[in-house]
Parts: sequence; structure tokens; C-alpha cells
Amino acid sequence: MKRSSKTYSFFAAGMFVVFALTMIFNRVLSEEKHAMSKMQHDWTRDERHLMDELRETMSEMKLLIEQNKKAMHTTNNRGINVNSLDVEVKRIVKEALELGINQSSVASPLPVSKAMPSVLRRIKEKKPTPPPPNDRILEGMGGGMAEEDKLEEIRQEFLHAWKAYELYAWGKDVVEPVSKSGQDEQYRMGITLLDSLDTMWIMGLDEKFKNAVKWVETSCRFTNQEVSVFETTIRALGGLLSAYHLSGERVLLQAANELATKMEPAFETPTGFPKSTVRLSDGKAWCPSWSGNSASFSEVTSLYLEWEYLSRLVNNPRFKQRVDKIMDTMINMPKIQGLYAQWVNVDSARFTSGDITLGSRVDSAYEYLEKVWRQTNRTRPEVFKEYLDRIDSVDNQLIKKSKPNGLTYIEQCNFGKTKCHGQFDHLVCFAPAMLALGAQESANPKQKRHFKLAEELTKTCYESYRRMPTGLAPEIIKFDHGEDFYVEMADRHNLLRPETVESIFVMWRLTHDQKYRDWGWNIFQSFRKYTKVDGAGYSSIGNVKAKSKSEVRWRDKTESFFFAETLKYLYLLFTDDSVLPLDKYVFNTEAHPFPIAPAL
Ligand code: DMJ
Repeated sequence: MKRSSKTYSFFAAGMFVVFALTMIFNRVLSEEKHAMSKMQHDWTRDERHLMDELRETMSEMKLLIEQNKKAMHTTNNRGINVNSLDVEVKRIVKEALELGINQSSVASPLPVSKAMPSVLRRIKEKKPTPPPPNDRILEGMGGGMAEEDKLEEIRQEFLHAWKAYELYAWGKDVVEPVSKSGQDEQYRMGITLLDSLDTMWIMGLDEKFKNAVKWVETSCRFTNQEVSVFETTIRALGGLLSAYHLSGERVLLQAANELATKMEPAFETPTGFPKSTVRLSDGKAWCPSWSGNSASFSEVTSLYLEWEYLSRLVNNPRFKQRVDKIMDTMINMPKIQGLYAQWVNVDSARFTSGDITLGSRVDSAYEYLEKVWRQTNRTRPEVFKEYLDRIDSVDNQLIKKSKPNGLTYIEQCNFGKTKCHGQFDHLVCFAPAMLALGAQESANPKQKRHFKLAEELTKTCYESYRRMPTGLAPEIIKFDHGEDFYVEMADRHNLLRPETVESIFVMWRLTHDQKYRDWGWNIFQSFRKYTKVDGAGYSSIGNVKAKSKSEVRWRDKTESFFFAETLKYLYLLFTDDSVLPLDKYVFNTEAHPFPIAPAL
């Protein structure tokens, strides 16, 4: 009797301690958040980084509290050893204060995280290191894993995703891994297979690659399909060309040549801007019937890399002339306050409607200016000038900072630019990679600023993942009000898009800042945790705010760019820099690498 009442009091005291610790923790966290937002503006990058570490460590502490709570429930009389914690906490708080760190950030009688002493040590040495992964990631997923092991894990997940395509959709455009079926979309040419060839080659999946090449040889036919000139160029043509470059399989080049030849009539317009859709059997081409002969701007202007490279390979100057004409039109056409809009008339090269944005229907127009400059071995200064002029206009008019934490974003404006708003598509996250690569081209102050923007925007894009319960970004975030940004119900889906990991990959290659590898790894783990389908496959999901995998709402589709881009960029993030070095290759907008043209 006596014994059980003692146990009971001990348990009650323990519960009280946990309750008190939780309350204090929450208060500390909110004070810290408040202090952070007030101070953020004046902090140096290193200090912000250190503060990030502390904040992450606080998250880890929260996890420990939870674990301790659980331990108490299960063991009944084994509560927290308050005395020993007390001593350790006092020591840490003292050290933190000596270092001049805001008392409210660390001074709390909390269970001591294992990471805390080492964070303090690093602060002392003024050596910021990558922040510890967020608490989602702490749930038993490989923190200290070697980079080679990470490569292998990403490769295994490619195989898991590919298995679904092989089993349920071989030769079809896309796989639906949940319903275990395949669908032909508009392409009817095994678009996933063509888009995935070079990733398999790069990952050393030789057997899989061979089987896919065999399929191209025996079963891929370009007959009477009605296809988007842009999507077919970036995915099919791009996929075939880069896989040919890597493997030397001539059948791939022959297929590319045939496909391009059948699409070519679409370019017969006064401006050179192709009509959106072409029928491969007779070359008949058209724009959407409601559009008054308009096409989306990114679609008519992001074709250069593929057609120029094909032109080199098959020695057909006409292919290059087609895209040179587009480039000339693009440079000379009137802009809207120095910016591009979403819809353009293919006969007059006048913008007709749509938003001004770096997202949907405009994105790769900017991207290709910078890439064409490098791919043509820096022989067309007018192209790079066009790039710099446009980016200047973006910088002067569309770059904004969020409240309260000053995240950088690019806003979107209506046609005519009378009203702007804080819509930020996931698609915009290609921009940091572009800005960072463009910034390598000279050391002038403007380009230094572009590099800084690239760093800031990569952070924003990463935050759009990190702040979601699944660790996966929604399709769109909005900055108009709320805590930095918010997500509307209709935008909660994730299509397995690549843009953020693309920018993370480029930033890693250019800076070797470990944080980029950590961010990419965190994103990979979130994909694996929430979008992997049992048995085989990966699926896009409907709700990145889900609290558990059972609530993600499968959309039952693996977009071909998951194989072509997302997994490829994640893989390249952990390879040596000598694999597809950035000074020798440009990646098209679907992540297919082409060698830079040799100097003349
Ligand atoms: C890809 O097909 C390409 O990256 C394109 O330029 C834009 N979006 C998708 C992936 O999100």
C-alpha cells in the first residue's frame, strides 16, 4: 500500500514536471520566434544560420519531452531524472549567456538534447554547420549516412518507381501506380520511357536501359499522334538526345531525327514561334481554338537547346535556323515593362493575355536565355544581354520579402501590371538555379546580387517543404498575408515536381555548402515517406498537409518528370562534381544534359 502510494506520488510529480516543461518550452519557442522576427533583419547570414541551429535543436528537445512522456507511461515509476538535467541545463544556459546568446532562446529548464552541447561548441568556435534535420526527419532516418549510401538509396527508389512502370504501364505514357495501370496521354509514345532513359544510364542501371532502348527500336512509332511541340521537344526529343550522347546508341538519334522532322511544320509561322500542337502524320499544326492563334510563351521559346543540339548531331542546319529565328523574335519583340507574359500571338509576337510571372507558361523562357548563352559557347552576346535585361526587370519589379521572416519571393502580376499578388508557384523554384548559373558568367555587382537572390530563393523554396507536416511542398504558396506564406485548399497537392531539388543541386555544385545536400536529403526522405506506393511506384498526392500517410490522398499518377528530373537531380546532388560537370553540360528544362558546343 505504502509502496504504491509512493509510486503514485512519484508518477504524479513526474507528470507535473513534464507539464511544466512543455509549457515552458512552448513559451520559450514563441519568445524565441518573436525575438527572431525582430532581430532577423539585422543578422548576418552566419548568425541566422546559428539561430536556425538553435531553433532546430529546440524542436529536438520537444521530441525528447514527448519520448520522456511515453517512457513514464510505460514504465510507471521511471520519471525524468530532474536533478541531473537541472545541472546540465544550468551549465548550458551559463555557456550560452557567456556567448551573448539571447537568454530567452536557450535559458529554460528543459531536458537536454544530445545535440545541444555540440551546437554550443560550434557557436563557440564560430563555425556554423548544417542545421540538424527537422523533427520529422529525426524519426529514425539516416542522419550520419555516407554520401555513397545515399546515392544507392536514391537509386533503389528509382528502381521502386520504375518497377511500377515496367509492371503496369510498359510502353504507355504514364503509370498509375495505385490502380496498377498505365495511361496513354496525348503522346502515345511511351513518354515516361523516353524521358527516363538518361537517368537510367546515369544511375548505371544498364539492363533497364538496354530494355528501354530495345523498346524504342522495336515499338516506338511516330505516326498520327497530335502532340504538344514543347512537351514533346523537352521530354521525348530531349530524352532521346541526351541518352544518345551518353550511350552512343544510334537508334536513339534516328528516333530523335524522325520525331523532329515530323514536328517541323509547326514552326512555319511569320515569327518562327511554333503553333502549340502538331499532328505527326501530316504536319498539320494549330493553337488552341479559343486563343486567337496564341500559344503559351514558355512553350514557343524553350526549344533552342534541343533543336540546336540535334542540328549539330545530324548536321542539319535547318533545325538550328528554326530556333535562331525564335531567339531573334524573342529579343526584338515588345515586352511589358521589360517582362514576359503568359500568352503570345504566334503571327505577330505580341503578348495577348495572361499573367506576368516566373511560373506557369513563362518560366523556361527566362531559363533558356541563360542556357542558350552557355550552350552556344558564349558566342551570342545579344542572348546574354537579353537575359540580363529581363532579370533586371524582374529584380526591380517582382522581388519581394515576406513578413515576418523576410523570405524572398517573386510575385506575380496581371497582364498590364496594374495588380500584383504574392502567388509563388512551385514552378518558380527553377529560378534560383538559373540566377546562380547566370551569376557565374561575370563578377559584376549585379551578378553578385543575382547569386544572393539565388541563395535566398532556394531557402524560400526549401521552406515551402520544411514547413509542411509531410515535408513536401504544395503546388502553390501565397504570400499576401499570414505567417510568411500560406497554402490554399486547392493548392495542397504535390506532383513530385523537380524545381526545388534542381536549384538545390545547382547551389550545391556551386558552393559545396553542406546544407544543400542536407536539404535535398530531407526532401528525398519526405518523398519516400509519403509518396511511395507499397509494392511498386511513387504517386503524386493531394494533400501535403496530411498528418499521416493514410491522409495524403493519392492522385494515382507518376509524372514522367519524376524519373527524368526529380530523382536525377537528387542523385546528382550526391555524386562527385565530375559527373556531368556544369562547365561542360547544360541541362534542358526537363533535366536532360547536352554537351556545350565546342568552341569555334
Ligand atoms: C517539367 O516538365 C519541366 O521542368 C518544365 O519546364 C516545367 N515543369 C515540369 C516539371 O515541373
